[in-house]
Amino acid sequence: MQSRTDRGRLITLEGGEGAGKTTALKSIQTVLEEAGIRYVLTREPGGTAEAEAIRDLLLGAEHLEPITELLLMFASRREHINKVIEPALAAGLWVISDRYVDASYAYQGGGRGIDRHLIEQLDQAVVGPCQADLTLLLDIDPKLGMARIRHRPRTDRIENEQLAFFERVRQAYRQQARQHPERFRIIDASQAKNRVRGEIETILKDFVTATQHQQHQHQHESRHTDSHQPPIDKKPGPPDGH
Ligand code: Z5A
Repeated sequence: MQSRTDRGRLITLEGGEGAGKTTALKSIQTVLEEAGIRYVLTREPGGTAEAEAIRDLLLGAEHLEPITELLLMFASRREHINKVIEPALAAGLWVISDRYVDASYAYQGGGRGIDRHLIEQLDQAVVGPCQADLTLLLDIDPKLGMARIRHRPRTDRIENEQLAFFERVRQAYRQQARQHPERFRIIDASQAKNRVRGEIETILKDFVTATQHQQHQHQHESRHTDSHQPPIDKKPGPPDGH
């Protein structure tokens, strides 16, 4: 069976509108490339042909019931995990996903007000053990975030929501971060681009170093254990007293 350390790592990027995910993605890629780590860059909703078709429906529909929106997010996520994320991690590649399951807690839970327990059940059934190893949350006051994207010629169905919706999204993201401090890192996305970039690079470099350290330690321990195994052709003798 594949050991936990041979697998790749799943890094997810989250944040509200105008938080600067595009710039952040570039910083993450730069650090991984400098460290010689092979990775797959993907996004949610989307990441496979079928999941991208669901994305078009999600963002382009005139109206969707909140529960329909939630179920479609998880339907596209299942395709994504099964066809892209799991195979890549199993092959030892790292995966960077522009949004993942925390976005469902934030937008459908916080924003739309869907009961958190239902989202937790879907999370367990659909995502299960395929949870992120590191989640970067670009935290920003929605007023500032929305001002940054005001010039965009076209906005999608979710982007057209009101400020109060995005305030709730922000609070729900922060709640996720409090519940999972082991994998969340919060970055103040209201800072200048170069400051945000610097923070992301530091977090990523620390994470890469810690992961490589774990892998070396694991290799060392397996070598050590192997050297204590009896040679294959020499069966261990009967237990004492026989
Ligand atoms: N969604 C959901 O509801 N539930 C789920 O489970 C999932 C998703 C997975 C699509 O996501 C929608 O799906 C999203 C959540 C929902 N809905 N909304 N709204 P998306 O990730 O594809 O869409 P997005 O949120 O609109 O992301 P984006 O546009 O790609 O990223 P961004 O962070 O908002 O934008 P940006 O292009 O990186 O930056 C915006 C502008 O700010 C740009 O002009 C930058 O130059 C500028 N910027 C960036 N950083 C700075 C700093 N530091 N200072 C000044 N200006 C800056």
